[in-house]
Amino acid sequence: MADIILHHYWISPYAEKIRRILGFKGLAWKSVEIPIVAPKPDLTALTGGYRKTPVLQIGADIYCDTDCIALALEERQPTPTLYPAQTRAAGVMLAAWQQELFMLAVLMAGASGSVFPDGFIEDRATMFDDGFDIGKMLESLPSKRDHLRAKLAIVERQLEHGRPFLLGDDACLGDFALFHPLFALRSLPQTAMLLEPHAALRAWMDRIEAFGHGEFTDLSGADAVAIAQAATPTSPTAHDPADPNERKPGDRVSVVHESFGRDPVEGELVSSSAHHIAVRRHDPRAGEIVVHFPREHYVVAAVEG
Ligand SMILES: N[C@@H](CCC(=O)N[C@@H](CS)C(=O)NCC(=O)O)C(=O)O
Repeated sequence: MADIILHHYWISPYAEKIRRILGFKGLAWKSVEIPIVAPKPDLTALTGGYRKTPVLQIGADIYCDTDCIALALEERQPTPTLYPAQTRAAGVMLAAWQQELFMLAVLMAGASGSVFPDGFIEDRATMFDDGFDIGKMLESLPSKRDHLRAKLAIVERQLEHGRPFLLGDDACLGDFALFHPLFALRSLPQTAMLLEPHAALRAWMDRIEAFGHGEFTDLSGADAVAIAQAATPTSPTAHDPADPNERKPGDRVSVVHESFGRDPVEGELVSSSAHHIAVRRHDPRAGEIVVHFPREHYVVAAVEG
């Protein structure tokens, strides 16, 4: 079976979500450390343009976005499950909260005077359609502090009666999704103190950290591209008769996130479902690749010609 390769950098909160899932599932993986800011030439040779963190590679199949990566890891290693039957929908809905919590955590880190790597602010500004206005962000800080306090109190309340995980005795996708923004807060002394009043929340974070990261060894980006080049995508072509827009295998499409980091990936549709879309592309370095995305929060458009 082809190795699991994670393209990530260590301070990325979304990547921490996947590293903890790898630990939870006891999976071994290869770690490719990617640059924190663009350009990321080895990564984009594989994805066809998507530059966000993390990205999962299995041979010549590339999985973008943690929602899609979580499904791929579940398929590879179904137990322990990220989607316990009793809480499946609730766990996924809980995960939808992560982006708001992530943005609040990043803002708190920025406002705490923490030092970002060179070029970081300029690079991230390019990922928003209208850039970002630091003055406006600072103006919004008092209300964002209120919002974060409310969210932390909700999580604390959910856990304070002795539930080990957010929805009961078993961890689910929602636990990993809400853990990672708090990992960002915990990793800086100036923001870790925001978690101080929340003992049950901190104990829950400790339980997730106890899953570890799974066993991993390092790999270079160039070697990961060579692995893709030598492999053949395993995704079968499949028609989705329920596609609301009647898309079908062979259609040329572009796939792009609806709001943040809008770098479109173009290719030929291979398969799609309610939760997933896969497109085939050819890259001069990586060869034939199939790139996978989630459906929610992504825009699929026809490409003419
Ligand atoms: N919806 C994406 C969000 C990923 C995301 O925003 N990751 C941040 C890092 S934690 C990112 O890509 N930042 C820009 C970069 O790494 O180039 C997912 O679930 O994977």
